[in-house]
Amino acid sequence: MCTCMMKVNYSLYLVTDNTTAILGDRDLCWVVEEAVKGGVTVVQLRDKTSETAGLIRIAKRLHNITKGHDVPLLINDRVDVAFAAGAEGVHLGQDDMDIETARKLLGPNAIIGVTASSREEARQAVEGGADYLGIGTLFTTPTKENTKFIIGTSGTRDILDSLASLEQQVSTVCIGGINATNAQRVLYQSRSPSKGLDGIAVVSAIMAAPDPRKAAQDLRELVMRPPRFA
Ligand code: TZP
Ligand code: MG
Repeated sequence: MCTCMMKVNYSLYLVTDNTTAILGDRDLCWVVEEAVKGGVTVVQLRDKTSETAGLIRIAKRLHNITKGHDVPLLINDRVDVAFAAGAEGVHLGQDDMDIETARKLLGPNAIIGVTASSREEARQAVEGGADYLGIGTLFTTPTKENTKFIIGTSGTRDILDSLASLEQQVSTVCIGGINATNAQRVLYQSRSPSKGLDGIAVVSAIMAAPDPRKAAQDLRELVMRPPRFA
């Protein structure tokens, strides 16, 4: 079955990073394949440096890996690359293409996610037809410096709470500084009475791990298990 027709499991969402500080000299595709084998449920290709032809080649290689595991591949920023690689969707920031145009280009079954740092950004994205929100930045992280808003679990909870009054359903993950030590606490403390997160999104906790498969297994187990301190 085509991944795009399936209900998406957002519980462990991996965002890639090709910088030496995170990836070292390892092959991106090897790290992602290990992570997928460990239990990652969504992969987003985030690459701010490769030129278009190279990016399409990487996206196609990653898609060959992810589709074999029924894991959706989403492309950060680049609707054209998602289309060229046959990826399941895109992740759009506030300054990227609007959702309506992206959906026209990619089709009704494409998965479209949007970054939201405030209630207003979340509302606009949901009303515009986003399938999921990437809420953040949760905590300060060396992986993405100079982020505009660090919202913490209280800011995340506030955004989740605001979604209850909207007609449309939306899935949610949060991102920024999440690792095996704080994952359960993040999920627990971000919950509003009406809505909890559907998952966590991580970069370095998996991409920089010496054993990415084990890192993904450990995180997947943590997000599936009820918090121990609850
Ligand atoms: N968007 C907000 S924070 C972030 C992105 C892409 C990076 C998160 O990286 P890490 O290593 O999981 O803290
Ligand atoms: Mg962007």
